[in-house]
Amino acid sequence: MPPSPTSQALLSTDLGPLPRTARGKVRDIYALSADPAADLLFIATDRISAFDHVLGSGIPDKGRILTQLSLFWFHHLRDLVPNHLITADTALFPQSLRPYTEQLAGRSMLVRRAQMFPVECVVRGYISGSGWKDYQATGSICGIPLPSGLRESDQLPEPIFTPAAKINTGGHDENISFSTVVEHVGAQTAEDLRDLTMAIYTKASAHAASKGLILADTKFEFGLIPGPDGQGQITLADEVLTPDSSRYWPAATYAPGGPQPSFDKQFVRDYLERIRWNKQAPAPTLPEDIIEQTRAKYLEAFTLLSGRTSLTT
Ligand code: PZK
Repeated sequence: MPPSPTSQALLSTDLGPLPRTARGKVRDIYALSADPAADLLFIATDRISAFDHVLGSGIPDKGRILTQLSLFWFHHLRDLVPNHLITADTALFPQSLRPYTEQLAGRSMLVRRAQMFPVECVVRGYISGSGWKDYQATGSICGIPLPSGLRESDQLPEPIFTPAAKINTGGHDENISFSTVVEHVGAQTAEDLRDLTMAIYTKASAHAASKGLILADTKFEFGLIPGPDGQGQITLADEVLTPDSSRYWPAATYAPGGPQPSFDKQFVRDYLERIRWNKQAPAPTLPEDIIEQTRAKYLEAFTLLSGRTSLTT
């Protein structure tokens, strides 16, 4: 039987006259008006990146799946940290967005504008990726000394806060020490960002574990939003705890001593290696079966973590 046709992937957004304030590899942010204080519209497209490139094909519904996973986590964490969400219900969006409902439904969040901190708040419970590279070179990550003899993907003795500085235009973020965070945001804010990051990781990794998933590491972006008293409150922004911002590994097949297969992108990476793409632009398109298998992995992560069986909103 032929596979059922998949819906069209949304690769780019167009909200007419509204100004796009940021375009990431996968997400777009628009301002709701020219007023520099206006609320923002955060849109998750169906674009997918691998080996640092946005691929020529999208994954249908990926943006909806990741948005709804973020919404699940914002709700799950609501007593631990304030977040930037106003609403994801397009019926409650401003009238000016009504013409674009089809592009927005299920994949967008109306959010409050925050004064963002120039720091990626990364937490690692396991040693992988740039953390594993740094450990092999120096025996430490972000200036935190670690026991000798760790293997790739090993669980750390305890989770560690490994902040990174955002590097503009394509470059990888650079791991920085806690004292560098202090230089950027001050000692009290640095401690608050670290403590919040660790508390969120503790709660989220416990939930993931209860669903058979290891949350190996993840990164958060925080900003300041005025609270009821007018004082800036540290607020969780961006998307949260999605497979694009986190490493999830199935606990059942966890095997330290090498890299773990990516929960979501492994079919894509394997395909790109098979066709011997040189990892230079232009990035390839993907065959239908790779797209469909990858879409199924994103849906599986969403279903496992959220307990939902279908997409809504
Ligand atoms: C904001 N980013 C990162 C995400 C991109 C870039 N609530 C907010 N207020 C102010 N700024 C931001 C947010 C949020 N979220 C986040 N850049 C600005 C980012 C997605 C796509 F291009």
